[in-house]
Amino acid sequence: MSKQRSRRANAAAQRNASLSHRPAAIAPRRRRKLTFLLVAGTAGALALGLALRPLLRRNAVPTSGVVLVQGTMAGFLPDVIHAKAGQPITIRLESLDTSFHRDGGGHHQFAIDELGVNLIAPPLGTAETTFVPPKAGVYDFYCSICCGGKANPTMWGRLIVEA
Ligand SMILES: [Cu+2]
Repeated sequence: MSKQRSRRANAAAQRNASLSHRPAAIAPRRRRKLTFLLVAGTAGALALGLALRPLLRRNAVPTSGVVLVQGTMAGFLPDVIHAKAGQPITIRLESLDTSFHRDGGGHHQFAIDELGVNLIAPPLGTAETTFVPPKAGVYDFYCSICCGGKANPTMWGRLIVEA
């Protein structure tokens, strides 16, 4: 009887041992898979967002005269500006960042190379310039001061000049 009991006990102990080992062996693999899916999914969503960004230009404000453009580390607001060829437009650039920003020290730029426009707003300050776009076209404006400069995907926008 004691022999039989010990055999049963051994079998039960073996079963328990294999049961207790199984989840421990599977869990890390499942966790790795979930982690991979999470990281891959996040990276994919970010890449898709960047790829679609030019199609999702926000805040298209049809305006001329004086245009207030706010600059932050997140980009320009608005980032689409409309103007008329041959009519003066004033850009008032305001930096909403403080001098405590390590990248650029709170300065932001508004530059359009083709039109010779180059504004730099100080931290929590403004700078403005008036110019006359000579002809219709789409001109990119950018800031090359903060966050990787001109290559920064967020610090640029479009001036759309109509005839
Ligand atoms: Cu900037």
